[in-house]
Amino acid sequence: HAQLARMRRAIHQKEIELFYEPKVDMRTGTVIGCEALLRWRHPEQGLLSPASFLPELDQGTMGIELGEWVLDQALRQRQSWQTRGLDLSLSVNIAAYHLQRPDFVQWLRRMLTVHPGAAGGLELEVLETSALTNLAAVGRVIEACQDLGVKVALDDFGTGYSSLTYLRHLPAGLIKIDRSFVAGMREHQDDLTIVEGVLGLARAFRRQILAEGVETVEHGRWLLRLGCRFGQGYGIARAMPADELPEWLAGWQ
Ligand code: G
Ligand code: G
Ligand code: MN
Ligand code: NA
Repeated sequence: HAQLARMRRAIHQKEIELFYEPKVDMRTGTVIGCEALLRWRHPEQGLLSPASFLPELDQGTMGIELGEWVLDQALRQRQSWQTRGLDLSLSVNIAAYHLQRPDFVQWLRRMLTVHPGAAGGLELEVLETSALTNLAAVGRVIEACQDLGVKVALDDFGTGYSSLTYLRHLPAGLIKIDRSFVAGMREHQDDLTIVEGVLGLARAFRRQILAEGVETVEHGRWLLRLGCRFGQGYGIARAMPADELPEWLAGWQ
């Protein structure tokens, strides 16, 4: 409970913030959107990655509250950029336990009512590694999101126990191939084989594909040769605070 109280105070005191990592069409250089990533500017411990605090909140009500805060904050940010002439699609990470709550779609619909016009520029990323227990039900939730105009992506694809089952049963429009395979593909034939395999699967199942972990320009070139056009990673840009993004965009174009 101390943990929950601390997190609530962190949100209240604006220690929690979203960073944004650009996603680009590597063929044309066009920025296709940004992924919102949680950060905690901890007064004693410095900038914390969600890997260091999310697991402790997992499954609990605070995890849900934080998830609500994230989507609300991302949609506010999107609108604030829009009023300045920047039309950016945003991807938001959704925890599996949140997606699997019976009221998830209702919640999403309510959020979209609060932020009219947001649906078209929103994508939800579902962690492929997370325990999705009832795939038929999750598939229906994904369809319901898509009916609301919201896109859905399978995140960290290839790292879970049941990637192929997920692909088979979940109608997500986009697959994000995990950065571990992409980062290693130039040195390790096995990683390259996996990248090629996932690209082939994505094509066969008519899903869009985006590579994470584009750590250098050379990674981007390899991916384009392999037929993967969308990417994100340190070779393009690191996740940055919202107020740095307009300047980054101006420099990128
Ligand atoms: O940004 P970083 O690499 O530190 O993120 C670590 C992990 O935390 C990633 O797996 C990412 O998907 C996850 N993550 C980042 N932001 C959010 C968020 O807002 N909600 C959820 N559920 N996970 C997030
Ligand atoms: O699980 P998810 O893909 O949502 O995690 C995103 C995390 O990956 C972010 O914390 C981000 O900082 C990190 N990340 C983004 N691009 C790269 C990259 O090119 N290399 C590495 N090692 N990490 C990256
Ligand atoms: Mn993600
Ligand atoms: Na990922």
